[in-house]
Amino acid sequence: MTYVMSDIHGMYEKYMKMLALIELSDKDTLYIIGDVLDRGSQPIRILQDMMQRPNVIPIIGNHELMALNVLEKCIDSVTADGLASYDDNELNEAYLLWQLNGCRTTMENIGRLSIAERRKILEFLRSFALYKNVNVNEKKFILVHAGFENFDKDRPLDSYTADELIWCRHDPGERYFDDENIYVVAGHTPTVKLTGKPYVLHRSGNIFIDCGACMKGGKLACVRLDDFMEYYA
Ligand SMILES: [Mn+2]
Repeated sequence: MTYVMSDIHGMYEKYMKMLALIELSDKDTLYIIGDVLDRGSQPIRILQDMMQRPNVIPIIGNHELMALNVLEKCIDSVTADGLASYDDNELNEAYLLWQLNGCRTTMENIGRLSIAERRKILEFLRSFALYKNVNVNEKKFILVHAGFENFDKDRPLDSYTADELIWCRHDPGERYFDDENIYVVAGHTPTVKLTGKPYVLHRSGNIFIDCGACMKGGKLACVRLDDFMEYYA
């Protein structure tokens, strides 16, 4: 079976509860389409669990990209209080952007790791894919953190930049691909902001799965692509 979840945002307990709920086995594949980091209290513990599982495939979100932009330059310097020190003015802007987006828990978690453990985290973050094409039964799924900015159906998927794929506000009401067997599966935009309810949104070939795990009243969602079964934790 093939599963997708997104926007776990440090909610380790919901993540573990979900793995138990879907009874993830070695024969299954789980795609995590970005934003594991920040906000909730244990983002690094989730990454460390993902790293141990060869059947978990990570795709990058804007929070991982913000983290990489900062941590590539200063991960060894992060203190136990979660503060980075560096003397590179170019880093200020990237660090400020990440701070405004809830980096505190990620930085505090990193500050408690050994240098060797930090470097493994960095190496793992670098391995995240930009997007994935997955075929399940007769259907094709494009798994991407946010969607497609500057979309043009004649544009090859690999021509999109990271910023176009992970920061945009994809329009769930727009059918992006003519073929009705192609689905775009995205996170990033909490469905509660689109519909008022924290449930998976299916519309016009788009499947929005960010149900706001770290928000008050929100849920961690997981979709089984084989049959569109939805799970919530
Ligand atoms: Mn996001």
